[in-house]
Amino acid sequence: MIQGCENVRMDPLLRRAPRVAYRNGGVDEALREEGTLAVLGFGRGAATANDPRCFEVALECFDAPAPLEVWQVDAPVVHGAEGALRWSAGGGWLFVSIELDERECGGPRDTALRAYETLRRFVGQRDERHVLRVWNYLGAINQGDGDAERYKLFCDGRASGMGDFFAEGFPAATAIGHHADAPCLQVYLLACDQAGARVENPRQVSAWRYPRQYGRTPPSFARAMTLPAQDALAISGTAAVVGHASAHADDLQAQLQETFANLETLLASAGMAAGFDTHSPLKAYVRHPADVPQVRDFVRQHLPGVPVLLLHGDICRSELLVELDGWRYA
Ligand code: 3EB
Repeated sequence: MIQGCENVRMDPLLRRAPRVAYRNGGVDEALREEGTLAVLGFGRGAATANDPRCFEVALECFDAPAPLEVWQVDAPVVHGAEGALRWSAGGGWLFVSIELDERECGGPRDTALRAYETLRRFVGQRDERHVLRVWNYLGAINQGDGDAERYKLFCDGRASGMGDFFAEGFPAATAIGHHADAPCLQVYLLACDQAGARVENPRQVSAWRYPRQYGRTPPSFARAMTLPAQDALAISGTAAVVGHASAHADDLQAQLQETFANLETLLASAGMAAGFDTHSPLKAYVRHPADVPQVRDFVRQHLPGVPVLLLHGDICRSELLVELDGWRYA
């Protein structure tokens, strides 16, 4: 069990969690540092380099200039590319990203299928085959009705592309809608040569058990993942979902409060001390730019000093206005 920093007895054989942080420096400087596994930029024209460790997330940041997100491990990093897939690895950790254009893959379902097949094939032949955390960003996520909503088609394709690779349990994940011009699916992930421990939220029905009303294929993700050394928790996209239902449709303040309650419950469920701190980078995905001041106020009050990146993103249920994800270190 994780019981706060002082009490963590780290097994030296277990992989220390990558350090994830936002910073305002340059890309080249971050890439020159030994141990840099990934450098994420946000929004159109984000500063990135033609290096497989770099990835330009198709979500606009509400802060200018948008910071970089840098992942660092305790070992030298090697990297490469294979077709659309880009990867970097070091110290038992693996970062993989893929971006596919739906116009070349045939819609959201087949694009997700192709992305996950490609990722699964690549990861499956690596030592770092334990996929702990995945991020998914796709355009017009709420377009289409009923089972034809694009998020639901994405869920169908994702599950098909995963095959039985996650038979023992799904990774922690986020799926958010972007507003980029091109209909691209972006997927990136963190994997390790050691397994993590999946965490569910007792206030919520596990996503893979959602009833039929949410689509043919329930979403394939765990609510959170404790990393191998139990020194960090990777927190999936968390919104105002209670049981399986969306709570407080179209009420931003109540959704923020419910989301916060879900995050606190998740920490307790992972056996972690309550609260977030200055080393816990989070993201808040906000559907309506006009809601940003209210989200900022909430964050300032309830998450003082916590680095929270505010991004323009659509949540996968149209009545949900905000979602948070991120990291908590023990
Ligand atoms: C929810 O609780 C909100 O499809 O990968 C959150 C995190 C959500 C991940 C996914 C979806 C996903 O169901 C939506």
